[in-house]
Amino acid sequence: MRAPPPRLRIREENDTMTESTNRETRLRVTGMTCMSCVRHVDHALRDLDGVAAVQVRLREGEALVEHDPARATVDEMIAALRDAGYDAAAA
Ligand SMILES: [Cu+2]
Repeated sequence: MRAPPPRLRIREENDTMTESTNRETRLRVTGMTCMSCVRHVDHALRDLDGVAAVQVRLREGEALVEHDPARATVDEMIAALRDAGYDAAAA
């Protein structure tokens, strides 16, 4: 058996570290009616420090957010959505 190349191993360790600190949260978002709403919701969440990825589902009325809970809390995400004009709650 051969050991993996050192560079690959370092990258894997970094990826693991990132994954262990981030969490995925599902938010129920009410008030979205079109793709423009989806963009507003997407931007409101992405603008938060600590949010790594956002996936907004218009039909389901929800947003999946990958975030570092120490830097972007669920309450902060909900507040950001309310500021943008959409009601939100943890799903
Ligand atoms: Cu809209």
